Amino acid sequence: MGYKKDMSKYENLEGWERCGFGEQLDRWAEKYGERTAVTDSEDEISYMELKQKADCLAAAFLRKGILKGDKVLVQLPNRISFVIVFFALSKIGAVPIMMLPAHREAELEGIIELAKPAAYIVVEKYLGFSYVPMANAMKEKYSCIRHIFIDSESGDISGMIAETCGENGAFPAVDGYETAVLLLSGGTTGVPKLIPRTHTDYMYNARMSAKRCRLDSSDVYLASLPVAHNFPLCCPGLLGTLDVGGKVVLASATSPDDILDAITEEGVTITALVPAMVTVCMEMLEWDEDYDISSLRILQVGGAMLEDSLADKIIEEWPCKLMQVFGTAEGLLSFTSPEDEGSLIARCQGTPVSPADEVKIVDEEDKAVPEGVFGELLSRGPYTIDGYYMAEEANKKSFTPDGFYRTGDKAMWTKDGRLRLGGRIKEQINRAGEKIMPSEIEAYLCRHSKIKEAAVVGVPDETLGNRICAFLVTDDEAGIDLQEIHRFLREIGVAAYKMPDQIEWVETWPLTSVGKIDKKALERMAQEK
Ligand code: J2J
Repeated sequence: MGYKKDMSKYENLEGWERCGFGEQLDRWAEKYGERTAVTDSEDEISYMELKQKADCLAAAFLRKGILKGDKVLVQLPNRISFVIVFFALSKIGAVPIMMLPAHREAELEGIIELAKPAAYIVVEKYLGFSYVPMANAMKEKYSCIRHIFIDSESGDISGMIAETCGENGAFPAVDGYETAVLLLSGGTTGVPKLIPRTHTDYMYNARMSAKRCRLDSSDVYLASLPVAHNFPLCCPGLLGTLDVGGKVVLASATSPDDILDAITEEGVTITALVPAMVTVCMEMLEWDEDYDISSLRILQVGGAMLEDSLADKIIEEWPCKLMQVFGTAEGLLSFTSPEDEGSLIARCQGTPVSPADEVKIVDEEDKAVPEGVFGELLSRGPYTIDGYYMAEEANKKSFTPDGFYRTGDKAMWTKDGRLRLGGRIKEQINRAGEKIMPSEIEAYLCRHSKIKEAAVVGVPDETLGNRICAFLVTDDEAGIDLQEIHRFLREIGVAAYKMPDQIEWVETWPLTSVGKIDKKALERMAQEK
């Protein structure tokens, strides 16, 4: 066992509250009543209705035998049922695992083996994909999954809500220091890692983010990214907006036209995008004059390196404040402030959102580096985890003995006392904000009968940030092209965002002085092609 965080140390922080999300929702319903809490492309729901439906669904879950502490896979897109499910599970102390709609069998299997979920809540169909056969196959293969609940117009979730309505069951007591949610870590090394966030630390995360955004009940927050991601869920996102009594709009397809339509129609005041999406939105704004984004007050951009030139362009062309966001699902958040000068906002990722955040930037020997020098960013604090879920080995690598999380990111302190990120230290591909470990893709590729060896690298790419290039050693190139690789990966159930964008062949690997595959050399080769 490594370092264990002492939660009592944080009890005096403003915004820190030992309370579950279920109880939070009850208070919001009381305070904000008939105000609209959430809208999606089909419906809207008030705070009071949200509470009532979450109560009904929570009672139904209990009746079906979902117990406090049970893990539940949740794979729902941006729709109101996601929000009801989240709070219903919170109310009975069951723990949602935040799968993305893009995930397929390969990702699910790793997570199921690790967390042994008791149930799987899945959308029936989304963006042309039918999830039910996949869910059934998982239930067949893993006996831990006792229930599948399908979310569709006439599916299990709405049926369960209707069935138990009006019943006022007693729910198990939930302590704020218990795990509220398991987030997915992008930094998986083949073996997936889950991030346990407690009710209290996650609410605090949302509140500190909302405070930095000066969020209040007049704000309309648009979830432009899949809401199972930490960024739109809690930074301040869905949860931070509900806490202040604002309105959350869920962009259902999370595509640029969907986002621009929603901003235009709903009077959105704040949204969060990754840099690759900003670029596409800007292009669309250029040739379609019907969009109106004048209601925006803040555009949060984070998840991947924002080029200085794009930051300048946003500041020049968008009618709102740019807020640079450095975030991690493991905890640490650092944002610029709405009051900062544009010239400052364009060149840094601001300051940590909590006064109790401890941040260090260190060299290879874990010694602090001076201002203006890049090192690895480490963090510890009220809402940063002290370990991944059931991952003793990984925790030894990802945390220092005194409990600092090693982000694997290169950062420095600027002369104005702000953080500036400078790319990754650890191997990780950031493709349009989605994090991908090369070793995971390499393992999938090696399952192909014709591939003997594979090395995957991220190659700088103007629109994606990184594109994925796979170098292959094969006996025979015949029959393997990018299309075949995609077909194969789809067949074994790999999420679409992990598909290589480029493949190259090698006969021998370029090696480093210590005899490892020289990935920097591969990156250069991929760039030259
Ligand atoms: C460079 N790299 C960044 C930035 C994240 C808000 C925003 C993003 C995430 C997120 C999040 C970056 N510049 N501005 O959870 O709440 C890269 C770093 C980091 C990793 C974390 C949030 N902002 N990154 O992206 O857990 O490499 O969280 O370690 O998915 O994204 O990825 P993730």
